[in-house]
Parts: sequence; C-alpha cells; structure tokens
Amino acid sequence: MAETHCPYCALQCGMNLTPGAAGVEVAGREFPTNRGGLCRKGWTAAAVLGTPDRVTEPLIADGRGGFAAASWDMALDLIAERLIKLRSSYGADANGVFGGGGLTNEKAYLLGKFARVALGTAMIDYNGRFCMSSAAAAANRGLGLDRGLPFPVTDLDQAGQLLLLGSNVADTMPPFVQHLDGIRAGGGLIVVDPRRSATADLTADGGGLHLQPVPGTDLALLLGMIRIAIAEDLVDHDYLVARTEGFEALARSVAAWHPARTQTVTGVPASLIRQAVRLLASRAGSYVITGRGVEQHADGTDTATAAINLALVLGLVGRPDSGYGTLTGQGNGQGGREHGQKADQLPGYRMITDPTARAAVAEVWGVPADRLPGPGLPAVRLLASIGEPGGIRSLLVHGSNPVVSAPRSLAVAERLRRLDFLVVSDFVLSETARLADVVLPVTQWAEEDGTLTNLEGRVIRRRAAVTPPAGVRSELWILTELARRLGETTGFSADPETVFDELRRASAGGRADYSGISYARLDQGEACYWPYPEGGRSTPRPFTDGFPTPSGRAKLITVEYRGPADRLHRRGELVLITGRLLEHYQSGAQTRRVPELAAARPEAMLEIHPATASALGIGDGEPVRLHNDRGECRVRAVYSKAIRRDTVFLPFHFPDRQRANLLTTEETDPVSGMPEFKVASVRVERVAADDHVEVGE
Ligand SMILES: Nc1nc2c(c(=O)[nH]1)N[C@H]1C(S)=C(S)[C@@H](COP(=O)(O)OP(=O)(O)OC[C@H]3O[C@@H](n4cnc5c(=O)[nH]c(N)nc54)[C@H](O)[C@@H]3O)O[C@H]1N2
Ligand SMILES: Nc1nc2c(c(=O)[nH]1)N[C@H]1C(S)=C(S)[C@@H](COP(=O)(O)OP(=O)(O)OC[C@H]3O[C@@H](n4cnc5c(=O)[nH]c(N)nc54)[C@H](O)[C@@H]3O)O[C@H]1N2
Ligand code: SF4
Ligand SMILES: [Mo]
Repeated sequence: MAETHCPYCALQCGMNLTPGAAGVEVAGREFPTNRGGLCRKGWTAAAVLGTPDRVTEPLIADGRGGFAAASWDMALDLIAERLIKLRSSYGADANGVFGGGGLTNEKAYLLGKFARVALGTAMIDYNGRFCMSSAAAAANRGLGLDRGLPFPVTDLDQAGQLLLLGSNVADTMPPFVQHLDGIRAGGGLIVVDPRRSATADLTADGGGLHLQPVPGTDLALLLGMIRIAIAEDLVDHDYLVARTEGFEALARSVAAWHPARTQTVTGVPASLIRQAVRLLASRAGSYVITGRGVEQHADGTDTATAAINLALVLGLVGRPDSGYGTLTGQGNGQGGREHGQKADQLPGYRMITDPTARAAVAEVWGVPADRLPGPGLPAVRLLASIGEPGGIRSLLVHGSNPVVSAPRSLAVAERLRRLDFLVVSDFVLSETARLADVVLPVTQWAEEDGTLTNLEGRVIRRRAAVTPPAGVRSELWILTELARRLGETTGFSADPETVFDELRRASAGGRADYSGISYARLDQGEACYWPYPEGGRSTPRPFTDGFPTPSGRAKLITVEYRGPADRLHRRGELVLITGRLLEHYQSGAQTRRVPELAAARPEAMLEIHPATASALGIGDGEPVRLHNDRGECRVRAVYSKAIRRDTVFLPFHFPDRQRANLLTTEETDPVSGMPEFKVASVRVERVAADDHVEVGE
C-alpha cells in the first residue's frame, strides 16, 4: 500500500493505493484537507492507469494522419535533431515549451531548467497562466507574496463568515465543503455567482446570502462593498494605520460607487450588498476567498485586488481568526507557479529580470548568469506567436491539452498544425497529442514519486504504488535524456529526490524558499508550509508578523471598473459563462476515459433559463448552435432556473464541436496575461436534431 494523494485538484486529498488483481484499489486517507473524504473523480482515478487506449510506446506521426511506434532512442534522437536545427536556423527562441500545473515540483523545476539551460530559450510558459495568474499578480502587488491560501484550510472550521466570490467548491472540491459546516450553520456563507451553483445552494439551509451579479461585474460589486464599509464606518481603523498603506486614495477611488449605482451595474439589490458587508464586519472570524469565476476576466487582477482591498479595510488579513485567499486549482497549481515554468520566473518564485536572482540560480545551475535568457511570452501570446515573424516554430507540451482548454481554441489548433515540430508528452492521445509530430508516453501519478504543493502552500509527497507499463518513462528521465542529446551531460537527473534537493538550493533565499524541506521531513509526516528556510521553520500563516513588502505593510491599490472585453447584452445575444462539472476534470482528457464518469456526464449541456429558451423556441434537451465571430459550438440545451435569464453556462471539459473554447476570446488581463474565459457574447439558436453533431464526429 502507498500513502499518496489524488491526481487531480489542488485540495490534494489523502489517498491510500493498494495494487490488486483487479487493478489499483483507492481508499480515502485521513489528511487535514479531506479528512478521509474523496469526490467521485478521486474514487475512480485509478481507471485511467489501465485505460485501454493508454499510450505505451513513443509514437511518430506517419504523415498520413496516423502514428507509427518507435523506440525511445529513435524518438529522442529525432526530437534533439529537429530542435538543434531550428535553433541554428532561427535562434534559440524558436523552440517553445508549454508546461502544466499538474506536474510535480520536480518536473516543473526540471522543465524550467531544461528550457533555459539545455534549449537556451526564453519561450516557456504553462497552463497556470489560464488559472492562477490574476490572483497571483494581485497578491504579489498587494500583499507582497502569492500563496493561494495563506492559512491552513482547517482554520475555516472555526470561522464565522465567508465571502466566496466566483468559486463553486461544492462541485470543484467537494471534500472542502466540510470545512464550511460551522460557517453555514451560523448563516455566515455569502456566495457570489451568476448561477445558483451547488455552492450557492449551500447558503439556503443556514440563512446565508447568494448574490447573483451580471457576469463580469464583480469588480463593481467589490468597489461598492468597500464604499459601504467606509460609509458605514465598518472599517478597522487601528489595523489600517498599523498594517496597510494607501487608504486615503482608496477611499477617494470608491467614492462614486454608491449603492444605487452598484445595484444598476451589477444587478444585485443594494440591500443585499449592504447585508453582505455588515455580515462580514459584524463579528470576528471573517474570510474573503476568490475562485476562477471572478479571476478569469480581462480585469481579473483588478477584481482580485479589490477583494484584497475589501479584506484589508475590514482588517482581516494576517490575523489568526480571519483572512483572504484564493483557491488554487490544479493538483500542483501552487508549486507549479514557483519553480520556473512561468515565462518571467526562476525557481523560488524569483523574477527572471532580477540580477541577484539570476546570479543565485545560475550558480546552482553551474552556468554563467548571462547565459540565462530573459522573460518569455505569457501563454496566450506564446501560442499566438506561432506563424508570426520571430514566433516559436516548435513546441514541447508537458501536462496540458490546449486544443480543448486554451481560449479561441479553433485558432489555437490551426496554429499548432502550422508548427514545424510539435512534441507532446502525455499518457493518452489527448486532442493536442493527436496533432503532434512525436508523442512521448509518460508515467502517471500512481507510478511515480515526487512532491506537490497544495492549495494551502503545504508541500506533500506523491508516492509510487505500482510499476508503470514497460514502454513508458518518467518526464525527469525524458528531460535528462534530451538534455544530454543537446550537449548538457551533467546537471539533469531522473531521480526525484536528487532533483528536489537541487530545487531546495535553487529556491534558497527566494520568496518561495523550500530549502528547509526534505523528503525525510515529509516522510516523517511533518507539515511543511513554505517559506521554510534551511535552519528555520515551516510557515503555515505567512502574514502574521507583517507583509513581505518594502514597508512591511500591505498596499491598498486603487483600481477602476472597465467591464468585460466583449460588448455584452446586445439585442439577440446572451452572455456565455464557462466552468466546471463535478464529474469531469479540465480538458476531460483523463475523466472522459473513466467509464463511470463518462456515463454520468457523456456530453456538454448548455444551462439555459426556461424563459429564455422558450422565447428562442428551444425545448428542454434539444440541440442548439451557439456562435459568435470566433466560432460555433453544437450542444444540447438543458433548462435551469438556477441561471440568470441573460446568461447561459457551458462546461469546458468536452472536445470537438462541444468545446466551449470555440467561443471564448483571446483578450487577456493586461497585468497577468489571464484570458477572459468567463464571459463571451453569443447567439443561441435551435437546430434540427439531424443537424446535431455528437462528440467525436
Ligand atoms: N470537478 C472539477 N473540479 C476541479 C476542476 C475541474 O476541472 N473539475 N479543476 C480544478 C481547477 S484547475 C480549478 S482552477 C478549480 C476551479 O474551481 P472554481 O473556480 O470553483 O470553478 P469554475 O467552475 O471554473 O468557476 C466557478 C464559478 O464561477 C462562476 N462564474 C462564471 N462567471 C462568473 C462571473 O462573472 N462572476 C462570478 N462571481 N462568478 C462567475 C460559475 O458560474 C462557476 O459556478 O477547480 C479545480 N477542481
Ligand atoms: N472556457 C474555459 N476554459 C478554461 C477554463 C475555464 O474555466 N473555462 N479553465 C482554465 C483552467 S483554470 C485550467 S487549469 C486549464 C486546464 O486545462 P489543461 O491545461 O488542458 O489541463 P488538463 O486537461 O488537466 O490537461 C492535462 C493533460 O496532460 C496530461 N497529464 C496529466 N498529468 C500529466 C503529467 O504529469 N505529465 C504529462 N506530460 N502529462 C500529464 C493529461 O492526460 C491531459 O492530457 O483550462 C483552462 N481553460
Ligand atoms: S476534491 Fe480534488 S483532490 Fe479531492 S478527490 Fe476530488 S479531485 Fe481529488
Ligand atoms: Mo485551473
């Protein structure tokens, strides 16, 4: 039996895996985030290990739309040859790398090093740009540090009030909901979501509040809330003086957001907004937490900033009984953003433009600092550079399926086809892998050792329970072998603990300092939260003694409401919002291969209000066409009174013509590079049943 964690989301529920004749048996394991509980995806995760279409040998495209199996030497020699040729013809930045927030810390670290040292390219970014970048940018500029939750999840067990903005934890992290029991019982849960999501429904029993704004107006709502806090003198004056700076300017900047105007813009009744602010300010133990619903917008960084400002004016951040945080999404969404997969970062959450950081990391890597490239392009721009002068001509993809999950996915798929060379490391033929010149089959979670950093900034151990199929390799091995073929004979290792020990050194002195954390400490069961410097201590609550800003105070940063990138609410158009279902994970590459989950949710369904649907002549369960100037999508409609009448909801887990991302925009947040996944203007029409296209056709 191996004590490990779930392969999917950032809650990283504890799991025990026992190999048996019928496959690997999954059992929930006592761990503070899940207390033995798992969701449906967790329980069924082992099905992907033995999926009948698992890739178990390297594949090389045969030029006729198919693949031919190849030996590892053949595949790796071909990749090295092509990358070297592209580098000599077009320069080092012609080779691009695309990582993932599901990769272990060790893989994420080695991938960043591989890009900068072995390929010498600046062009590396990852799917966390689609996920955490706005909340990260907001926390860095306001609080001086980006650690998703700067407190253990179990702190919420004692909390009184929680403002949960754009997060549907009841579907996206079901075992997390048990930490809200006390809050719910006391009527302290406030959920902000244009849908009455499963989470918004949790406000029903205890008497909490559901605020149902017009999509994309959360920033206006928060500005209005801050103004109410100031106008009703609910702010914490002593805290503002001692622990923050910028209050005067903030107060001026929200002055025009009087309740009536806030109500007009957001559609949320002013009385409800007032009630929410008073509830948060009423007693000790209040928390403000954001999710993707408010972050995946062209103004996501400013919205997260306003959420931080609200928490600061109420005096909530850095206190033992209250706080602000964001819910990290992917399994290693936190660690994945700290060790150098991000275009502008080096390990330890250091900035690649900082000369001191460059010198420190270059020394660990044994290379001159001036050999390290500068910052590359954020994910959306990296993908958009394909086919442009000076753009990337090859891409190595590790742990992402952008053909389904990237915004404006039709254009993305076209560009990937135009690459000179595409290499995808995966364990299945994902929609992206199908377009590759070479597919490299890799090990899965239950077959490997490593570490991940969960949503609380706690580093945890992944442990191998089973032996992988003969033909697959770990990514650490692949990167080491490729580096050798590119001339780097030292400095790369396929052994996770060796890589982690190097990561510790490379992170020492950085914001995310892991130097005090070791496999030995983790294996003894010590709870290790970063920063944890060598000779120092674990930091479960980093803001207790001050903020890591130059002044030691948090910064109240003024922000303005601009609204979404698309022009919304034009005649005949609806607002499309996108998100998740309990049963599927991300692009669905894994969960669509789990028979139980695929049977429960075989296809995408468009949630639409019955009144809106009837006006358009759309019956419950009937096929519809959604379209805008970026693309068109075919799905079935399902009536739901839980959604606003001007809004429709589509999950993004499905491929082909059911892809929600055929309709999303490539507009990004100017600070973070986060795409606006959460709002798009669409037209919806009924189509004849025989005109409907199923998945795979
Ligand atoms: N089942 C499942 N669980 C997952 C994942 C998964 O794919 N499937 N993925 C994991 C990952 S990577 C992530 S990032 C997390 C994401 O976790 P969440 O943030 O909880 O997930 P989403 O469903 O993307 O969005 C949350 C809510 O935002 C709402 N929303 C949409 N537009 C707006 C808006 O303009 N304003 C507001 N206030 N709300 C809006 C949606 O209606 C939705 O209910 O989940 C993790 N857990
Ligand atoms: N419209 C819309 N689009 C969205 C979102 C949304 O809310 N709405 N959410 C966005 C968010 S928050 C996220 S996080 C992204 C995620 O979207 P993706 O980046 O596509 O994430 P996954 O589907 O998890 O893709 C992981 C792929 O890598 C494989 N894989 C898993 N583990 C490993 C590993 O260790 N190594 C390797 N090499 N491969 C592995 C899986 O089989 C799968 O094919 O989607 C974004 N896209
Ligand atoms: S909540 Fe997340 S970590 Fe827990 S079992 Fe479900 S998918 Fe896995
Ligand atoms: Mo995510």
